[in-house]
Amino acid sequence: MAQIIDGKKISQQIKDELKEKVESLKAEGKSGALAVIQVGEDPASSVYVRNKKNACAYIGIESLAYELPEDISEEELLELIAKLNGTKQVKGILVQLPLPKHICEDKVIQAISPSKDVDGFHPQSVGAMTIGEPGFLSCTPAGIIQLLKRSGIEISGKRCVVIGRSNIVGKPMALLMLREDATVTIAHSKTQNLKEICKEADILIVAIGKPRFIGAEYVKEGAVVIDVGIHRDENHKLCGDVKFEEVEPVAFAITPVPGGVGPMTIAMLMNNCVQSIEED
Ligand code: BQF
Repeated sequence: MAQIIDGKKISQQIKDELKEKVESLKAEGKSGALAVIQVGEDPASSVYVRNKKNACAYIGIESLAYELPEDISEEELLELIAKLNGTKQVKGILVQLPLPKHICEDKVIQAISPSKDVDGFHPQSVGAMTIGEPGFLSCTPAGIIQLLKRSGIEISGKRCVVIGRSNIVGKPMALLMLREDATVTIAHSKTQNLKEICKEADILIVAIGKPRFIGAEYVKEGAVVIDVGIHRDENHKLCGDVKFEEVEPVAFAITPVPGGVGPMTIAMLMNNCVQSIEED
């Protein structure tokens, strides 16, 4: 029986720590709000935005919701960001991704002041993370590091394979594991011998974006398996990139979907918001 890494429980602990921190910051006269911008009404995005607003309410910071129509121009969105950059009480700005095709995500991300970039997506935040300077860390990779550490899983010296090379998960994940002294391989859709490479991993982090893609044949006996995927299957049930039932018996520890990485992403977003209020 593998250890099931309980992301829901660990994220709750982190949010409770942050709730206390927010209280003591308030006593020092420090507070602030998170601006959450959603363009259009994609149902999955609406769920994620709701999770973020609820987490803000829980730890005691204000959230300001901007629900913009699908057909808003890039220019208008950039204007809103410019206004929020200049609003003192707003300590974090989050633009829910993906954006409609007529809006350039990179341009929008770059418009956010790095001092309010609580998603950690701005090139300045990415650069700072890469060279180990202080700055906002990308929430999902930072959440996975916390999951491993708080589950007592050693990272230093371990062989880690990250499947996926997105700017949001794969690339920053690999860099954070490297910072923790893991030996890191990044695999992706063009990787040859994917199975053989994955079988070498002590820690396998799966962010391929294909439902139930990774079976037991990809996993070394006793490995730690982190599933970043989130999909709805034929029966409308949530599932990850990993065949949980099949992989669990061979793994030492594994994250479930839901209740694994997802809640940690939200907790680390809250951590970044608190950091931003503290720094002010
Ligand atoms: C859970 C996200 C893909 C693309 C854009 C808790 C979340 C998800 C699952 C959540 C995600 C995924 C978020 C669970 C935010 C994580 O209990 O398992 C929380 O809200 N997430 C996002 O904002 O954008 C995404 C995945």
